[in-house]
Amino acid sequence: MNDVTPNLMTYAEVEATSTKQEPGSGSLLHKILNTLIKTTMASFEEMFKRSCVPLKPPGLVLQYGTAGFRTNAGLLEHVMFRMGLLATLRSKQTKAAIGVMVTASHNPEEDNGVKLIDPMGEMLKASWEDHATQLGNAETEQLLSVLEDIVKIEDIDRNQGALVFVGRDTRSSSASLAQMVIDGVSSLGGRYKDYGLVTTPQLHYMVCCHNTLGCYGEATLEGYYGKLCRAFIELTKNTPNRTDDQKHLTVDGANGIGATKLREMERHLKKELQISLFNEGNGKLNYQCGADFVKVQQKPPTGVTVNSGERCCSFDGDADRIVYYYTDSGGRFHLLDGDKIATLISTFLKELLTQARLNLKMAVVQTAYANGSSTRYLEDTMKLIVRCVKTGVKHLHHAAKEFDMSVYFEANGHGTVLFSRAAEEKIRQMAEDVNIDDTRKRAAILLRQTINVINQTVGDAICDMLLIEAILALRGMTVQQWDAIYADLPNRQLKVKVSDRQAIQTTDAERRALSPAGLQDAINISVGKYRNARSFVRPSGTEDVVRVYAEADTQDSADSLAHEVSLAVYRLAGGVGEEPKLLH
Ligand code: NG1
Ligand code: ZN
Repeated sequence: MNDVTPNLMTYAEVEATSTKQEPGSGSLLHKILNTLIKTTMASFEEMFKRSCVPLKPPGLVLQYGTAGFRTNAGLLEHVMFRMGLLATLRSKQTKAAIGVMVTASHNPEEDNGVKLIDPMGEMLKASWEDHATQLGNAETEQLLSVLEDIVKIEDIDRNQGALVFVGRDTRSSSASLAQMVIDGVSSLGGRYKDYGLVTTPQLHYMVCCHNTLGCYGEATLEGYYGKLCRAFIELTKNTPNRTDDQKHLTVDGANGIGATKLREMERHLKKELQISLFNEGNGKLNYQCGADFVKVQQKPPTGVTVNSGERCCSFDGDADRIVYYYTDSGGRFHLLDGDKIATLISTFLKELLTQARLNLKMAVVQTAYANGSSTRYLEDTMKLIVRCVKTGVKHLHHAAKEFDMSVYFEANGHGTVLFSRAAEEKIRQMAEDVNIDDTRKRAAILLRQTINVINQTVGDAICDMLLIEAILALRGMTVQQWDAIYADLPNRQLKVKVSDRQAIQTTDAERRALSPAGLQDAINISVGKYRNARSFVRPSGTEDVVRVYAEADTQDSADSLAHEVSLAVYRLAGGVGEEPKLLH
C-alpha cells in the first residue's frame, strides 16, 4: 500500500467531508496573510492582540525532532496554534487531509507534544520539519512573515481548501492544547475534524483511510476495530488446539489512551482474545509503567499482576509501542522487546513466503539499538536481509519501502510491517486462485489476513499485539519458546548531560562518532576490553542528553563498558553536572 498516491481533494470535497467549524473564528490570519505585503509590522501586532494568538515565551527555542515538538505542556500553546497553521498550509499544498496529534507519548504526564501526519499516514516530509521548527520558533511579530515565506517556498495556492484531522492523548493538558491547534487551523480558514481521544496510530490510520478514499479502510474507530478484529479472528480460526490459557493476555495500558481504546475494541474480538487490562487510567500516565519503563528498567511495571510464566505486554502512553515480557518460576524477568517481535514476525512471514512459493524481496530494518544477537540470528540463521538505519521511525519506514515486504522495529517496541503494492497484489491473486494447491493457498490467505491486521502507516501497539497473538496461536508457541529463539546480549543504556549535545556528530547509521575528536578512539579502546562488545553514542532527538549504548557478554561487562563510554563523553564532549558513576 506504500505507493498509493494521495487523492487530490477539491475544495468542494473538503467542504463536504469536514465536520465542525468554530462559529465566528473566521479566517483572520488568512486575510492578514493576503494583505501582508501592504501592511506594516506595527499593525500586525495590533491584529495579533485582537485575535488572541497565543504569544511565544520570548527566547524559547524548540526543535521539531524525531517525535515532533515535545516539552513541558505549559510551554506549548503557541506551538500548537502554529502547528494548526502549518498543517493547514500542508493540506492546501498536498490537497489532502493532514493529521495533527497532540501527545508526548512515553514521556511524563507533565509534558506534551505535537506532530504532523502526512497524507498517506506517514511522518511529515523532512523539508516541512524545517518549516515547523522555523514557525515554532518565530518571535510573535515575525510569525506572519515566516508563514509568508513558507507559502512562497512551497508555492502554495492560498485559495485551495484545507482539511486537518486532530487527535489527542489522555494528558490533562491535551484537550486545551488540541483546541489551540483547531484555532490555528480555523484562523487560516481551514476545516478540521476533531477525533478527540485516539491513539497516535489510530489518527495515522484515519488520515490514510480518508486520503485513499476508503481503500485502506473506513476512517472511523468502528472501521478500524472492525478491520483489525475481523482479520485477527480469521487468522486464528484454524487453531483448534488453542487453549484458554493461550487466549489470555495481560496488558499494561500505561494509564493512557491505549487502555481506553482496548476496552472499546474488546467486543469486536468476540472472546478470541481475552485481555486482563491493568493501568487503565487509575494511576499516573507512564509512571513506573508502560513500554518505555519496562524496556529501559528491564523490570515489570507496577500496578500489574504478573503471574509466573504468563504472557504480558505493555503499551506506551500513546499506544504506538509495545513490549512483551514474563517472569519465570525463579522470579526472573524476561523482556521480549522490538527485536524479539521483529524476529517472530519476520520468521513467520518468511515461512509463509516459502510455503506460497512467492518470490518477494523481504527485509528487516533495525537501528543501532537492535541487540547484536537479533541481527546475527536474522542474518546468519534466517538468511534475511537486515538494514541498519538512523534512530527515528521515519528512517526505518523510508528504508522499509525499498522492499516488497519488510518488518521494521526499534528495540523499544515501535514498529510495523510494510507490503509494496505489487506484493499485496500478488498475494491477493494467489489467495483467490482456484487452481493452486492447498499449501500455497493457505499461506497466501494467511499473508492476506496479516496485511489486514497490521497498520502499515506507523507502529501500532494494538495491531502489533493482535499479529503477535495470532502468530503464537498459529504456531502453538508459548512466550518461553518465543523467547528461546535467541538469547539477548546483556546491554545497558545511559544518558549523559553535556553543554551542547550537537557537539556529537555520528556516521554509519549512528554507530560511529565523528566528533568530538578522540571520542571514537576512546570508545574503540573500551570496546576492545570486553567480549562480544559493542558501544555507540548519539545525541537524543527528544531530550537534551547524549545517549550511550553498550552490550557485552555479561551484564557487569555491559554496565562497565557503558560507564567507561559515558565518562569519555563527559570528558570529551563538555559534560555538565556530576561525573557519571558506575551503576551498582
Ligand atoms: P531519542 O530521544 O532520539 O533517542 C527516542 C527513541 C527513539 C524514538 C523517539 C521518538 C530510543 C533509544 N530512542 O528518541 O527510538 O522512538 O524517542 O519517540 O529508544
Ligand atoms: Zn509513543
